[in-house]
Amino acid sequence: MIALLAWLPACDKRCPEEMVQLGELCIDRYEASVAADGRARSLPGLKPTVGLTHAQAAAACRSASKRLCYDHEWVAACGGREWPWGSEAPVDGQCPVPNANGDKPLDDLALTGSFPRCGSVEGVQDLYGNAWEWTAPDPGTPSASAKRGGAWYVAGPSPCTGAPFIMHDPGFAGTIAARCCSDARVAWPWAR
Ligand SMILES: [Ca+2]
Repeated sequence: MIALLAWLPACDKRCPEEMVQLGELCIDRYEASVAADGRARSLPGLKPTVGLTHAQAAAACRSASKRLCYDHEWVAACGGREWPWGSEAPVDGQCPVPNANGDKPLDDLALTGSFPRCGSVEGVQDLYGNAWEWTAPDPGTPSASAKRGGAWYVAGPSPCTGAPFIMHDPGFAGTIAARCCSDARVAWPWAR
């Protein structure tokens, strides 16, 4: 019996293909675009859905059988690097943020994944810029709703090492999107 249990791929945990796997954490590759049925989708080439309250962002992730990423999970998407792609600060045009002079190269949100050089080494896109992203308060911390990452109209410090921007109120519905996380699940042989 023990041998059988050892054979079972209990450690072979995987993420859905629209997510990036970081150990046992799955994180959506893209900012969420919320479908008409309320489900958060992680797809390239869509406008991320903004104007969500914190509760609406969390609900959209739940509708996709995921959760709004905890703040520490969102940061983990940087892979421990200073920036998602490495240690170098971004050059102009690398990310969907204003350039070093404060000029805005975009008039609005970019389509998800359209700045691939801004992605993380593991392939998580648009952590820095495009839409702000709500994160869930880490367990055991004071309840506060945070947004991370800067946006197409405002650059910020590194999303990986800077403190989150604490929002005024979780009911605020501004230009903030969602990004969903989940736990990697055992990939049973018969389910492949
Ligand atoms: Ca973003």
